[in-house]
Amino acid sequence: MFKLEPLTYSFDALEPYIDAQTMELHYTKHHQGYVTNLNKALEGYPDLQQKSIEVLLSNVEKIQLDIRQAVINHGGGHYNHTLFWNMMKPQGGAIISGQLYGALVKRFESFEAFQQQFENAAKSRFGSGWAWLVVDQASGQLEIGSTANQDTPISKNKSIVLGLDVWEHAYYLQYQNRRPDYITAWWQVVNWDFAEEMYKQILGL
Ligand code: MN3
Repeated sequence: MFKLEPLTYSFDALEPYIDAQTMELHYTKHHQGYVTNLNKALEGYPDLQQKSIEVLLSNVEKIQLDIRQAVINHGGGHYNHTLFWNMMKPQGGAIISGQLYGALVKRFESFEAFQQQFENAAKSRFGSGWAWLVVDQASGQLEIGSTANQDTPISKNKSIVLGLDVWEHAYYLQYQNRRPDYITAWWQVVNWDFAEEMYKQILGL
């Protein structure tokens, strides 16, 4: 059975950038819903219940067709949100240094150019989905992209460094239709230490 991992900060810890009510609903209702529905979908599939969420989502094409979309939706929702909570922290957002910072400047020419491209991916995702900073597993290159719904980059041979939830449930209570304001504010709570760890793991450092 998959479980909702505890949040490492309180619901109001990301204020004023993300409000407590949004955090509480997002975590206790939306994320919990993905976990519950993933477990339901896997009832009667003990072989799949044994696997990690990463293994399931990295091999979605091998999952039986009758539950594949449920695993993509709810398994993706569980995995993406588990990362998302860790990608944020109170008093986050400080200017980064380290391996990832150096790699971003090298790849995108400046940190500001990286931010601009990432924001564009987040703003232009039509409907519900996510913006991502990933490493392509074939080329080893950092890339910016976005996915619809709860589709996760690890199903497309891309390893996740950082991601931003741009579903309306992530911002509508506080920002209403102003998705760009939410995106801009989000930089203030980014946990760059976690992103750095993700990046180092990918590179095997
Ligand atoms: Mn969400």
